[in-house]
Amino acid sequence: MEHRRLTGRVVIATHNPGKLKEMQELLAPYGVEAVSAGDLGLAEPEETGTTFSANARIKAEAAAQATQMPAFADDSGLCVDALGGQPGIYSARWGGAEKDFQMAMENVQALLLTVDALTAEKRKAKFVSVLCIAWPDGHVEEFEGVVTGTVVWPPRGDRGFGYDPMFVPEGFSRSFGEMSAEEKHALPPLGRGLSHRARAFRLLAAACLEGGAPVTADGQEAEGPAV
Ligand code: ITT
Repeated sequence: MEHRRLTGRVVIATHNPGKLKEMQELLAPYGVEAVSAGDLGLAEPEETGTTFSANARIKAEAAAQATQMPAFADDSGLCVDALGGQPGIYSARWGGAEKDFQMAMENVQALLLTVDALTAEKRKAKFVSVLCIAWPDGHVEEFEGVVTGTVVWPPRGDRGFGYDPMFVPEGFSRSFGEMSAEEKHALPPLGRGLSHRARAFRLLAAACLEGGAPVTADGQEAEGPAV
């Protein structure tokens, strides 16, 4: 499939301030002018999909139609193996109307205790992000990124947002809540594009942004010249 290049202005179709900051930081080096759904007063569409992909599309398409500009959305979540992939696409809802992620993390931990998941081996998890850009004419581009790790208790660190303090990515001893923004999601040369969102974004940048370096599906730099 031909990818479409993103030029000019884009709406960042999220109402989550933590995500908005990361999405702005990811876009910043590419010279794309970004406005947020909040700044434009856009309504939050109902996420009726049953997959990350479906919900990312719902958000991007709703914002593209409402603004007649290309719109960039993320649907993401924490999937814990021992909980059958929960909270998964319902990760935001586990925070309740108050968006209380201390409570959501406590609920993850409480459920893990009911299945005796005490060792790192039994506490494997992954963060998933599907990034979608939708254009007003109906064209859509979609990219998925995953980072595997373990969920720890008690939560560690107060950086990031959502479930960051309870997630330790594979190969690291510190949680996302203990990492700087650069460590969690900056792309090379500043960082190594560690997070699920950064991994999805590297694929998006390679396909849709000017100056995006070619990458393989696991987020690694592709060898050889760009084709
Ligand atoms: P929008 O739909 O407006 O973008 P949202 O928070 O409702 O905001 P999602 O439906 O995609 O977005 O829910 C994703 C939830 O998963 C989010 O609220 C966090 O709790 C969690 N999550 C996703 N990415 C995360 C990250 O990088 N660090 C910590 N938690 C994350």
